[in-house]
Amino acid sequence: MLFKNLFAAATLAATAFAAPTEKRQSRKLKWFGINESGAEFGETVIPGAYGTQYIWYDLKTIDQFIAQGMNMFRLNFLMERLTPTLTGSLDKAYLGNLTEQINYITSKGAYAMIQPHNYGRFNGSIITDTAGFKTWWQNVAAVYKDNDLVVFDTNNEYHDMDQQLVFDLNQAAIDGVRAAGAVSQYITPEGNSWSGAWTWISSGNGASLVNLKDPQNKLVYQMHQYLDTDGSGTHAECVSATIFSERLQAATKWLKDNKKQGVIGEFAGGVNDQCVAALKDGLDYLGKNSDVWLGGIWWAAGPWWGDYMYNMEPTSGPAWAGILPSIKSYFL
Ligand SMILES: *[C@@H]1O[C@H](CO)[C@@H](O)[C@H](O)[C@H]1NC(C)=O
Ligand SMILES: *[C@@H]1O[C@H](CO)[C@@H](O)[C@H](O)[C@H]1NC(C)=O
Ligand SMILES: CC(=O)N[C@H]1CO[C@H](CO)[C@@H](O)[C@@H]1O
Repeated sequence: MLFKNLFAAATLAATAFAAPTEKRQSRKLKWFGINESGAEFGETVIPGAYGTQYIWYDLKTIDQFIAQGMNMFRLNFLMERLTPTLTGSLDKAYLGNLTEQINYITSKGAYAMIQPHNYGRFNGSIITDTAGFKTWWQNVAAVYKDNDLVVFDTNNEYHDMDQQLVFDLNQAAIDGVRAAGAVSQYITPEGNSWSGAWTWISSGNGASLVNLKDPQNKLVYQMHQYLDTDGSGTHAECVSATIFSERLQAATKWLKDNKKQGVIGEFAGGVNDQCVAALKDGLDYLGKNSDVWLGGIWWAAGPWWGDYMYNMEPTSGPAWAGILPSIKSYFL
């Protein structure tokens, strides 16, 4: 039952960790974060089994990241595992795991970003039911409405979709979150074309999404930026030592011209000198433009990434030792 589950979860959240507050410390950028990835794995098997198709995040690694200065965790999961149908009730176990992660993170004064890793799709099809999408967000946001450190990410990387539909889905998500009574939290819309920063203007995202309306005025536009030739984040090599800052320039101008704020919700490069130089240059650029950029969130960590080139899982992921020590001073 929808209302029963929502009520139980909300009660649990409220009693376990009442009103988490931000841990204040001096920072060059508001958010220094990591993508936690694994609960969206095995997407061809729905719902799939915990520990077989997918995995939640090791809470002790959260402490290890916080000890490095991180304060933002972008939590990847699948919509279909949370609600078997778009407007259906929330699955108790999957919601329980998501809530456990969120409560743990926010009890430490860090931010937790709720991020359906769905690319604007549900059960294999592009979501066209904007009213249903609003209901989905209203149901999910109701659970977390009293936790100020939750950030709502409308959806991961819309792509190959009608631009007006991407606008409408983002607006529906904003309306659903606010209708749930979640009025204090940030919402982060994403764009079409995989939400790339480098294509934010050329893709048409800028012209369209500038018109999103939030009555609370707490939108943070989320863009992703990889540093390989095609910007896909599938190569260890970076194009040049300045490619990150170059790929951010047009989007930065758009944010400033339109008095908006943004976050780089995914970025990464391989463990090599050119990528480290490019990362430093790009993060320095973000810091110099911290009037519009709130921060950056590394792709990725999680228990199942193994020797994946961008894996920052403590302490075995190649990027934990190979990247993190070189970049953290750009955030702190
Ligand atoms: C998912 O899609 C398949 C066909 O692609 C359909 O048979 C099934 O009913 C759908 N499930 C839901 C919950 O909508
Ligand atoms: C997490 O999911 C597992 C498997 O579905 C379930 O047994 C467990 O109770 C869930 N944890 C919480 C805190 O809800
Ligand atoms: C660039 C990158 O690592 N993308 C990954 C995003 O997440 C999906 C699902 O977890 C992966 O399949 C991609 O490789």
